[in-house]
Amino acid sequence: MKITSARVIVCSPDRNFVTLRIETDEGVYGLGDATLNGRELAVASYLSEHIVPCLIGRDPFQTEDIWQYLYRGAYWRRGPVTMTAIAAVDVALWDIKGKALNTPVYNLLGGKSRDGVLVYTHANGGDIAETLDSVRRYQQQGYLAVRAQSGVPGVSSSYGVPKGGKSYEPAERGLPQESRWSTERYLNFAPSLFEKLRVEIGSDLHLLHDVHHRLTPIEAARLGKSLEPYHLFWMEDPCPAELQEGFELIRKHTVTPIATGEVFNSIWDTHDLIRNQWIDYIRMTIVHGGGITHARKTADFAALYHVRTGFHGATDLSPITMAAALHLGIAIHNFGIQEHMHHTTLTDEVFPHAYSFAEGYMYPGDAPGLGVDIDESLADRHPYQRAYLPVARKLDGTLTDW
Ligand code: KDG
Ligand code: MG
Repeated sequence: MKITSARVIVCSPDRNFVTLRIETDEGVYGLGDATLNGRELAVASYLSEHIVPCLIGRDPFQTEDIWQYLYRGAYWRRGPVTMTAIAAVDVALWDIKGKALNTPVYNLLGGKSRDGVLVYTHANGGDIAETLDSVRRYQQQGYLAVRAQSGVPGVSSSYGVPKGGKSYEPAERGLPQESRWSTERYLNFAPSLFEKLRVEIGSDLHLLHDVHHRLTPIEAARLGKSLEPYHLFWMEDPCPAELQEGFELIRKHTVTPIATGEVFNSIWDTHDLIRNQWIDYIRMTIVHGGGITHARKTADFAALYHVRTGFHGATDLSPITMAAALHLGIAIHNFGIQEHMHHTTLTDEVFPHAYSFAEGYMYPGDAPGLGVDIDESLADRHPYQRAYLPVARKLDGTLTDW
C-alpha cells in the first residue's frame, strides 16, 4: 500500500478545526486532527507546505518510521506546531491501518483492557448555586465524574464559566478577550465551592477542578491542602509546568492528586514530573503530543511510576482526537480518566462518529479504523474564522497566565 496524496481541510462548524486526509492507492483513506486552538493556520501550513510532499509514495503501515522521519528528520524538534502536525499524520495512518485490516484501532494497540472508558465532563456556573445545579444535571445524565468551576466573587470573569447563557467554549471569534484574575479571592473562595458540593451531592461522585496554571507552587500547595476534606479526583494544572520541580513543592504539602500536561507536546515535557512521581495523571493530548505513537510511549513510561492517563478532551480537540483517545484509553493498562467536553450538534454532524456515551463511560465503537468520518460538503459551508483564547490580567492590570 502507498500514500498517493494528502490534503488539509480547515473548517469552522461552530469552532475551528484543521483535519488532514491521507489517501492511498488502495482507496483506503485516513483522517487526522491537526487543530491547535488559536494557531490553526500555522499547523495547516506546516502540513501542506512541509510535510505532505514528504509523504507521497510511503507505506502507510510504517507508523514508527514515518514518525521518526518527521521528528528527527526535520532537525527542528518539538513545539506545539510541529508535534500537532506529526500527530495528524500519525493518527491518519493508524486510521488507515485499522481500515485496511478491517479492525478497530484498539485491537492494534493491545485490544480491550476494560469494558468502557470512564469520562468526566464540565459543570460550571456564575456562582456556587448555579454550579451545583449544573453538577446535578450531569449526574442525572449518568456521569460518574464531573469537573466543577464557578465564578469567583469580586472577579468579573472566571476560567471555565460561560458568558451570556451560552455553553462554555475556550476560544472566541475575533481578537483575544481579556479576563481578570485574583489569586487571593480565588484561594479564599474555592474550598467553599467543594464543601457545598460534597454536602449536597455526597461522597460518591468524582469531583475534579481545573486551576488552569494560575498559581505558584506554594499557593497550589495551600489550595490542595484546603481541598483535602472534599477528596477531589484531581486538582488540574495548579501552576505552569515549565519548571517541573515546582511540583515537588506542591507534592510535599498535599495529598490532593495532581493532573497536568494539556499544553505539553513531548515525552520530555513529562520526564521529571513522572519519574519523580510529582504528578498522578498525565494529560498530554494525542493531537498536540505527536499522535497515538508518542502518546502510547508516554503512557507506558508513566505506567512505571504509577502515573495514569487523563487525556485532555476539550472542544478544540476534534471528534477524530476524541476517537483516538478512546481507542488508546480502552487499550492501555494505566488508563485513568478521559475528559469529555461536548461538541456542538453541528460539529458532530461534520464529523460523524462511531463512539458513544452511556452511564458514565464512553465506547470507541467497533468500526474499522477510528470510526470517524468528515462530511466535506457540510464542512465547506462553515469556513475558518479567526479566533483566539483569552488572555488574563490581575486586578491591577498585570498580564498573568490564562
Ligand atoms: O485550548 C485550550 C482549552 O482546551 C483549555 O483551556 C481547556 O483547560 C482546558 C481543559 O481542561 O479542558
Ligand atoms: Mg485544563
